[in-house]
Amino acid sequence: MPKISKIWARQILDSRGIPTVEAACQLDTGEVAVASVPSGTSTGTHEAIELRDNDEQKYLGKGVSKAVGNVNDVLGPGVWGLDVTDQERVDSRLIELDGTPNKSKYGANAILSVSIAATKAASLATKQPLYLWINTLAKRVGIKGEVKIPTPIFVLIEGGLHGAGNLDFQEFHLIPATSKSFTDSLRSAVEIFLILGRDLERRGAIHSFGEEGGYAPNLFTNADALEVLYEAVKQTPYQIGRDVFFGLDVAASVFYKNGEYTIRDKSAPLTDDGLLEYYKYINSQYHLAELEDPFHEDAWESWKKLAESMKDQLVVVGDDLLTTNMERVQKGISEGSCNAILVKPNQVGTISETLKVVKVSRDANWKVITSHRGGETNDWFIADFAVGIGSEYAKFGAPNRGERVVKYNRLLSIEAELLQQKAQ
Ligand code: 2PG
Ligand code: MG
Repeated sequence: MPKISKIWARQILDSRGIPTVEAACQLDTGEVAVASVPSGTSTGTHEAIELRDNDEQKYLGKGVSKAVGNVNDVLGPGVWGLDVTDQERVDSRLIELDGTPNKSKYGANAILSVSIAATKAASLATKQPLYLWINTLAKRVGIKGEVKIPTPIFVLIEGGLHGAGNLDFQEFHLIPATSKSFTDSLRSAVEIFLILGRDLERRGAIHSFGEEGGYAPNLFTNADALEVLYEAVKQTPYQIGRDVFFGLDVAASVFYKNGEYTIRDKSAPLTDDGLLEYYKYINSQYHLAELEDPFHEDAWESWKKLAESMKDQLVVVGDDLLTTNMERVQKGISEGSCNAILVKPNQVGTISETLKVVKVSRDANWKVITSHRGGETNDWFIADFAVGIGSEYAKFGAPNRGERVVKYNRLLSIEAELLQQKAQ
């Protein structure tokens, strides 16, 4: 029984240059595992609380030294001596220590850093790849299924809070066919991404890269972003609707104000019904495979309406709506708000709670999309997590920038490992 002998944390920077928490977990058997936590840019209101110092003199208030101190002084000592392979026990101890429903006392960032470090340490102690150990944890909570390389959802164009201020929709996705190997999927995304860059440059439309490595161009409308994507794919051997598909993370809460949605595609603001009609039009033009956060995070009625009319054509994904939160997921299931969940461990704060949310979503026949965050580190934990829980899809940004490609590269190596095992 490998026991936790020490936990310590420190402040590091994420991909945006903003502080985040890194924690290490040492076992009495000698292994040490290090984990760092991501952070959202377009965070949902119902997410667990990320603790920041709010000291304007340091990092403009964005420091996490309090969260780090909470790991070193309270959370770490609180789990010393526990069996690291008992993730449920470790996580419930962390939850108990914090004692708040949204982890506001010690911070979801502090708590998750310990939770992930423990998961990683347990995989070392049990001498198995991280994704296999996560699969064991998934089975313990009743998630059926073996490890599986997810279909990647690549973010090729960025707007909203991730972009350069021009496009309203946050993410324009390219999704290779589910039948493709990951290696082939990655190759098609890279080829299309490079052609897209060339085309945008020719149009004089590239403003910069967005937060997740996708292009953040200046375009006339949001629909134009799909059009340039369409034009780029046309120049490759890949066929839209056969080899690759399009999707959107609208992140609509960001441009919702006073009951209306203002987007550059329309001269006047749209109501929920008007926006639904616009999605139907876009879908008739570009045959979307997936649509995330089409309405603001508390517009339950509109979500239901959209799901009822579009769920047979595309995957309706709840991110800000659900925030990997059990009560909201249960409400989403009973109301029929969507048919897929975006899973982000830092929205809830522990691995055990994330697994339980996945189990409930699976039981409702929802698709599971494991996701990174806007602010990331070079930790590839989330790639192993996506494989270990057998998620259908994984969204790790563009095939560009270190903190994004480290996750895609990890999927490449897991795919190779699994193929090798099969061949033996
Ligand atoms: C999203 C995520 C990740 P953020 O909205 O899906 O792409 O963004 O981490 O900023 O919430
Ligand atoms: Mg989202």
